[in-house]
This record gives sequence, C-alpha cells and structure tokens, in this order.
Amino acid sequence: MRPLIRLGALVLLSFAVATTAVYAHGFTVGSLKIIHPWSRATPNGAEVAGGYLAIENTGQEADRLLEVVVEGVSRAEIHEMTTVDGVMKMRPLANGLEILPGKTVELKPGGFHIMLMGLKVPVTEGAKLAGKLRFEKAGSVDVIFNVEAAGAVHDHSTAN
Ligand SMILES: [Cu+2]
Repeated sequence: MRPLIRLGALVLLSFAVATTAVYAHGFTVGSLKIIHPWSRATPNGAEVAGGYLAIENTGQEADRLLEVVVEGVSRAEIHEMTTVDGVMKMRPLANGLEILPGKTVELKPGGFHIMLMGLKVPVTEGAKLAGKLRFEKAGSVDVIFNVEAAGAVHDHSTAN
C-alpha cells in the first residue's frame, strides 16, 4: 500500500510543479487574466523600454486598459504601431486598449506595447518592475514585469 501512496504523492507533486511553472507569472482581476508581463533589457543609459503582456477577457463584456503605472519609470503610455507611408510609427491610444469578451489581446514587440519612458532604474535582465494596470470595469491590479534578455534591437529605436 505504502509505495502506491508515495507514487500518488509524487505524481501530485509533479503536477503541482508543472502547473505552477505554467501559471507562475500571471495575474487576475475580475474576468481578466494578465499573462506574463515582461520587458526587454535595455542598454545602459537608455531612456525608454517596452512593456509587453497578454490580456485575456473571460467575461461577457468588453473592458479597457486605461492606465499603466510602473515603479522607477516617469511615465507609461499604451501605444499602438501604425504604418504611415511605409514607415512604422507608434502613438498613444487615446481611449485605452479595448479587450473584447472571449478575446486575448497581445502586447508584443512590433505591435501594441506599453511605452516606459524616463527610466530611473536599470532595466537589466533578471530585474523585476512592479506595476499597476487600471481597467475601466475590472479596476486595478498589481503586476510584475520580468525583464528578459536584450535580444534584438528594440522597436522604439527605429520608430518615432
Ligand atoms: Cu511606444
């Protein structure tokens, strides 16, 4: 009997670990799921960085991301990318970012993003930036942006 119980415990434990790994970095507010907020490491002395995440709306009505505040950053704006005369440009969304019911909106390099301006802290790989997202209906939620490796040149160096 005993080995069987141990095996069961082990299976449960493995499952718990796997589940934690998948959902470790997510936040929930009302019917909104905030998935994996992250930022990309910037070179020393950089003034701006991008903030990325996905928002899933599991509810029955649309909501809007209206405001983002991030510690150590003077200002955060919600931007969209548009192509004007073949040139990618970005601009702040005047009325926030709409998330329709049953949909997931992804903020990622080259698309919607949060523009972090006036960096007062180093945005280096492994750092964590505490932030707050405010939604029209769901209200506010505290999140953490994980800073990941620099990789490719940030979109903002070519836009604007
Ligand atoms: Cu931007």
